[in-house]
Amino acid sequence: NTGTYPGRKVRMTEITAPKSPVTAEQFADEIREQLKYTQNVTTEQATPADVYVAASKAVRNHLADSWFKTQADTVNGNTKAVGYLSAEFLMGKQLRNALLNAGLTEQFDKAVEALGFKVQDVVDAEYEPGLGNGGLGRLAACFIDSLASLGVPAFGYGIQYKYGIFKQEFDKDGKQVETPDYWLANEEPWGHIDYNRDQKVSFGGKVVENADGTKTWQPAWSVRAVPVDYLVPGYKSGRVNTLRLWSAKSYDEFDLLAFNRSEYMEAVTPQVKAENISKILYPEDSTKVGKELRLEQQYFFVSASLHDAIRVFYPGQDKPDLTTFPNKIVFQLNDTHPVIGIPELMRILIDEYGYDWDTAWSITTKTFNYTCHTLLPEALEVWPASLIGELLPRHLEIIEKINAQFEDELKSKGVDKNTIKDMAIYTGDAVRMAYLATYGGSHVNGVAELHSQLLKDVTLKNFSDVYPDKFTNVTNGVTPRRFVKLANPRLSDLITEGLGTDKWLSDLEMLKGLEPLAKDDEFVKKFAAVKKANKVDFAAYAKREYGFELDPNTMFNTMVKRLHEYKRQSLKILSVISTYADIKSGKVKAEDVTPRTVFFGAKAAPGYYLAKMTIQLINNVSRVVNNDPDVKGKLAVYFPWNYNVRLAQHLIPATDLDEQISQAGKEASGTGNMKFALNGAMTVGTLDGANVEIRERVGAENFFLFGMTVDEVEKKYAEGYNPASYYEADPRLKHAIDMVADGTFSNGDRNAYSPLVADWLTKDWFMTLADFSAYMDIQSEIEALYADELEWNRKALLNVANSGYFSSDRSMEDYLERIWHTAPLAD
Ligand code: GL2
Repeated sequence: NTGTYPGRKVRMTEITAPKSPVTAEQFADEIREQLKYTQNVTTEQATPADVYVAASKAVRNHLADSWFKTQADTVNGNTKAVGYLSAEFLMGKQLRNALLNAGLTEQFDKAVEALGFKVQDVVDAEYEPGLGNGGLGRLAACFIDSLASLGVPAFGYGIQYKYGIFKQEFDKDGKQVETPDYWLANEEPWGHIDYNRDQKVSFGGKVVENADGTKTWQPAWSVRAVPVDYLVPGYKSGRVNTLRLWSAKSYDEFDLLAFNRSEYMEAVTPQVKAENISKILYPEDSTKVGKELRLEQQYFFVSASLHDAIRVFYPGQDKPDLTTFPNKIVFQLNDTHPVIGIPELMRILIDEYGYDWDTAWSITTKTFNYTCHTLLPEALEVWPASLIGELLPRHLEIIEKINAQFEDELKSKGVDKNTIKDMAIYTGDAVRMAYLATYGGSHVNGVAELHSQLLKDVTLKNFSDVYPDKFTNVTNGVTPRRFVKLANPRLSDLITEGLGTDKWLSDLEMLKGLEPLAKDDEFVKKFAAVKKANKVDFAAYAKREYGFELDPNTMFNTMVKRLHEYKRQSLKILSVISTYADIKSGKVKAEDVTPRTVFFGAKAAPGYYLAKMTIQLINNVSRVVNNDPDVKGKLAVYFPWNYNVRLAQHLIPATDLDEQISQAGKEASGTGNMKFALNGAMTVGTLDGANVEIRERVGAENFFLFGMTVDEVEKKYAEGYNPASYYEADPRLKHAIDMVADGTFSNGDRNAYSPLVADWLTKDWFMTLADFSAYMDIQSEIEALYADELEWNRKALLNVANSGYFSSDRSMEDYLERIWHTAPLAD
């Protein structure tokens, strides 16, 4: 048995009641103590960064007893735990969240001041870990927050990448430049590295058949997976779960013989090879990558996690009864990235614990469930069989056998030959991970109603025909603790005032109680004042961080998300160009213009050519517009670089109008849309992803809908889409594209954007041009409403009141009921 430690007890034995919260004076003493004994600096010598580390360790200490108790109850209780397997956890900064959940926010603020520091400086010293690309990774972070807050025993399992998502900068031409994000450059107080609970993960080699017919995998090389544990404190639940991120280390740190031959580089080669596995987060988002290292990463964290769960739930047992495994823990596969876990659990059960195939299959299928997060066919992972064969030869055999069994099952169900071929998990050349996940787990879910429907009707249609009961929906959600309470304290206070309680933070549907207050002009004015104050705050933040001069008296109009063609940042920038042209030419009278500040935030995958060109275009539109005296005070465009969770927490509460304008049928859910609605922004959006459900709940009259539906999009593809005809038909569109082509935004260089322009006019796969007119038309409606401040804010308040459904607590309850069939721990 690789890497587990028979006979060793799990450490979670000490059960004590959580420490009672302390006074500010006591907390200041705790920080002093940390400064002295762990930072080894005097309070006088300390920098804000020292105080940040010391305070973080002090908060962590307050959570320790609840953490031990939760671990003990998780192992000893009868409640099945959840294992959330995810290649990404985009956690955001930890300190404020930990303080909130430990009940120490006020004590911290006072203590820091008493120590002679500015709270802002101390909080700013925390560096945000970027261990995710976007929505999928942030969703995982919201989910583990909610599980802890609900008191459900859960482990997040992932990778502690040394380098997170790249840092984005812009060069003088407005092009994106990626620089490495070495987030561990300074002391990181949250992760506890636990060398004593490591796991061995092996690769390569060959499979030999034994005399008794069993198989033995003889791997060629192994790495040491060392867990780094992060506390996941629940909000007012008294529970603290664990996020366990694996870090890869070498077993052969150093080749002394090579070193003695003066081959210094060679001496560390094995170490470099091993540590490469957890070196870097892949910066692709919803696109296919065929990197060997990526498969190594996936297998690395999944294998370590499965072995870890066996260690945790069967402490010290040499021959555990793993038929009870699915009663101990249920694993959620966050997209296809961890799907290699299915053959890995089969291998563990058969090769390491001696179970027969059928027993192993029964355990495995009960253990896993799969969430699909995409509708883009190219984002469903497919691995070359040759690669799996080289890296994981035993797993390839198991996958082949799973596929053979699957074909037999389909035959017995009367599925025809061609369909069986279409459904193959293993094609002979390749392994389709989404199909393996669908067959190998109990449930498959999409992440919004529309998405789940399209999965059944299109993407996984054959599977839903044969296994209709496997398919379900769980609409995404976001944590109100981080994205309302921490991000928007003013709104939180107003909500609490309006409802007469702060219980809404753990029961977000209570926001419905604000609905009657939308009729109360005085309350609506207070709500408007909150937004205004947030805009003033954001202007100060943007000045400090980016040097921008913002006018908080303009409409703040925001589009933040990864840069992807299907999300259609192009549509937004073309509309901005068109508005710019109209104001400049005097076509729109100065007094009729609604002054706007447009914000973009987006990273493009480093190899995504058109996405990067779109970034360059936006930056140059910004340069031209912001320097043109003709539109001053009417229109401004800003692109704060390096969009991340921190920036989201500042910008979302300050936004009046949010853009969710993807082509219908492409955005699986979106979660930014939920954050904006909860923070009182109005949305302009298409009928895509969770927009559909947001609109249903907040009311069609409180949502700016435009554009083609999924059916209309499909019809247009079928008829043959000709983008140039839209260019010819709408003079506003023609003019905007012509300005991009004629060098207006490239100092006269007509070639700068020609690939982008050519794509728009000849391909335009996501039909930006076809939706342009509808998009421009809805803007007039938006501006008319915005002119009536009271009505605008009334509607925005109704968005808040009706967005309670989009709490990730509700998502978790849906998973518990529909998929995991487990519950919170008993007290
Ligand atoms: C995504 C989807 O694109 C997005 O619509 C969804 O909200 C999130 C979370 O379910 O998942 N899929 C994906 O691969 N990424 C996403 O953000 N990166």
